Parts: sequence; C-alpha cells; structure tokens
Amino acid sequence: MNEIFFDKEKETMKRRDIEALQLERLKWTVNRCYDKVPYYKEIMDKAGVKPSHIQKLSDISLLPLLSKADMRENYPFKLFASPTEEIVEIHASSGTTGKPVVGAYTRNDLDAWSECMARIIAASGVTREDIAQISFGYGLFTGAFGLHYGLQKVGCMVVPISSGNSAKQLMLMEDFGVTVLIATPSYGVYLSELAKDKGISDHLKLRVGLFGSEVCTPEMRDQIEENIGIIVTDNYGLTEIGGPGVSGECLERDGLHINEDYYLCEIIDPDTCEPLPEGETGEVVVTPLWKEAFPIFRYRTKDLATITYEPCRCGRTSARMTKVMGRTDDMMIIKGVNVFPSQIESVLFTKPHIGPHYQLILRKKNFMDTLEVQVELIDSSLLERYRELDALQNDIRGSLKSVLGLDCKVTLVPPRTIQRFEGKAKRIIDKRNEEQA
Ligand code: DLL
Repeated sequence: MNEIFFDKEKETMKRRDIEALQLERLKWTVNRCYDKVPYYKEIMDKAGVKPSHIQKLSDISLLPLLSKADMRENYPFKLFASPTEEIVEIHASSGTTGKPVVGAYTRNDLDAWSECMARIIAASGVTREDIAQISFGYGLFTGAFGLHYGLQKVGCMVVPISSGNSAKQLMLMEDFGVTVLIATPSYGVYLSELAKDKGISDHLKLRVGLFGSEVCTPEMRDQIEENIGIIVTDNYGLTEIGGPGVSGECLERDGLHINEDYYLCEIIDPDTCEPLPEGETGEVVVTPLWKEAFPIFRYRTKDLATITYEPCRCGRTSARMTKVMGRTDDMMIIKGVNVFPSQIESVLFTKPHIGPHYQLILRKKNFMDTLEVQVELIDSSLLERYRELDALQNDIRGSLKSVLGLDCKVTLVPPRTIQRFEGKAKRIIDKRNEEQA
C-alpha cells in the first residue's frame, strides 16, 4: 500500500465527515456568490433560489449551471468577489478563440490552491528530497504556477524552466539531477523521445512525471515510461475553477482522487442536464468550495468522465474520477455521424507499428465532410514493405468503420513528421472552410 500522504487526516476522512464539510463550505460559497457578485444574484433570483435554500448537498441542483458563456459575458473582472487590493494574482485560460477566461486569487486562495496541489504531488510519490523541473509555460496559464506552489509546499527544489528550448531542458535535467518532470503529456512524449534519441535517457535521474492539462492516453503514458523510465501520473483542473488541483492520480493509478473538501463534483447528462448516478459517464460539473476572489458554482467543464466513491487501495477515501474521456465540444459531426477523437484513439491503441501521434483532418468535398486520420509509424522501414503497410492501413480503416460507422481515409506517415507540441496538442485540423472543392 502506498503510504504517501500530504495530510493523512484530511485525505482519509469518513464520507459522512467529508459531506458535512462540503455542505458547510458550499453554503459559504453560495452566500459569497449571492452577496458579492451582482451577476450571480441576478441569475439565482431568476431561478428562484436563495442561499438559504441550500440545506443539504443535493440542493446544489437548485442552482443554475454556469458555462464559459457566463465567463465571457462578465469579462474580465465582473465575477470577482474581492476588491482589487485583496487580489494578489490573476491567471487566464489558454483558449485560442475569443477572450480568455480570467481567474483571480487572494492570498488565502493561493494557500488553498497550494494545499490542493501539494496533496496531488505527494500522492504521486514526490517528497521534499525531489528536484522538480516545470516544463509547463509560465505566464497566464495556471499549470506552471499551480504546480510550482504545490511543489514548494511539499518542499521540493523547483527548476522553473518553462516550456520550449528542449535541448536545454535535457541539459538541465541531466546536470541538476532532476527527479520529477512536470509537463503536458504531448511535451512529455516529445522530451522523452529526444532524450532517447540523444542517448541520455540512462544518465537521467528522473523517476516520476506529473502530466496534465490535456488527455494523456495509455499509449502516451507507455511511451514516456519506456523512453525515460519514469512513473507517469495524471492530474486535472481548469482555469475557471482555480487551475490544476481538482484531482490527481496516486501511485495505484486507478482514477484521479478529487480534493473533495475543496471541490464538489457532479456528473450530469450533457443533453438533459440531469444529475447522473455514480458510475455513469457524463459531463463533469464542478463547484469549488474555497474561492474568495473568484467564487463560482456548478461550472460545466464540457469534460466527460465517471466518478466512483469506492475507497482506493492507497487508503484515501476521496471520490475518484476516471481520466477525462473526451470533451463534449470535441465532438465532430461528419456526414451526420458524431465522432469523438477519443473513439479514434481507442482504435489506434490496439494496432501494431504505430505511435501515439496522430492528426485528424477535416475537409469538405462536394459539400460533404470527410475525415482523414493521419497516424505516425514507429519505424520507417514499414513504409517500404508495401503489402504490410497496405494491410495495416486497411485494418485501421476497417476498425474505424466498425467503431464510428464512418468510412475515413487513413494515412500512415513516417516517424517524426506529425507536429510536436510544447503545450497542449492540437489534434483536429479543420480545413472545411478553406478548401471548398
Ligand atoms: O489545463 C489546468 C491544468 C494545468 C490542469 C496543468 C492540469 C495540469 P485550462 O487551460 O483552462 O486549464 O484547460 C482546461 O484542459 O477542461 C480539460 O479539457 C483539459 N484538461 C485539463 N487537465 C486534464 C487532464 C488547465 N488531466 C481543460 N486530462 C479542461 C484531460 C485535461 N484533459
């Protein structure tokens, strides 16, 4: 059994006690929203709900759901519940379209955030003896600072190198004897490939990697672990609800432990918005229970996952969510068929000779949408073995057809030809508006 806890007492609370604490903090959050943020008062009044209506945890469903549209409407600071002089830091989402979502922190908020992160970091087996390299981009993105504060709270030596300059990343890893790597899974794969190619994997002292901010597929995890011999764990969060720190894997790697005294998570049916029972997959809706500067309730993440309340083998009693299975807004509609990248990934995992890098290219041909799945081979020699290559291509195409109900073009491309990313990977390339044929 993994005996690594940051705060054993809080991480092994009885369900009854966790729920009592959640209710107390939920009331505090809802009161704060109602009293300090005119927009929240307005939408709660419209829904006919007052803070006093929250008497038990399930009363949360009386509150309206919030989404990115509410954030946009109140850009940049209108949802803040603390005066500027009490706010000590802001962050913003990494979204590429429209205005970013802005989050704010008071001094107390930073303490709570650090605590959430420290628990996740310790659950990955990291201790104060470790040296941790943060290869997330520092800046408005919440990833680097969140991990930075948590690692320092654990007592690690932090190397805040930020993302990019991969040769230097490897040099410092080797020279400083770095033991923990923090990055997006895509950048983790890239750095690990580079370390392997340069023949320095064996000189590195890396033992654990905490990855998050995008889906880390089993294939990516295996590849990083194989290339640089580390244990990979996954952690989850988003800017709107405070950044990373919502949940993370322990060394059992059997779901991501939710910091339940800081976050109340629900799973809803994304179409009907009805709460779903334990074990069913749906959209994750999160209410942070700790935020002073930027409180928020029932935030629709668009991420799909399942939650279980079964205690984990590690001894923690917190609820666990599965890895994010996809996003409701990643859904592509091609010839009327709903397609998620995760479905395509699940087919690709099962095939030989291909690595974790792929791209989905959407085009329009004769007014019809088409999908091309470009997949990178591990070994270029297969490109010369035409019959095998053809067989593999047809095999993938056949499997995709039976899983998706859609015929797509499959192209196998040489190793290292699909773009690598230092942040989150961009898998879908939508050329439908560029190439009207
Ligand atoms: O990505 C916060 C974060 C930073 C989490 C570092 C973990 C580590 P945003 O940029 O606002 O915040 O993006 C949030 O990223 O809704 C998910 O779709 C996705 N995401 C975050 N963590 C994971 C994960 C940060 N572990 C959006 N697995 C979320 C899959 C993730 N997707």
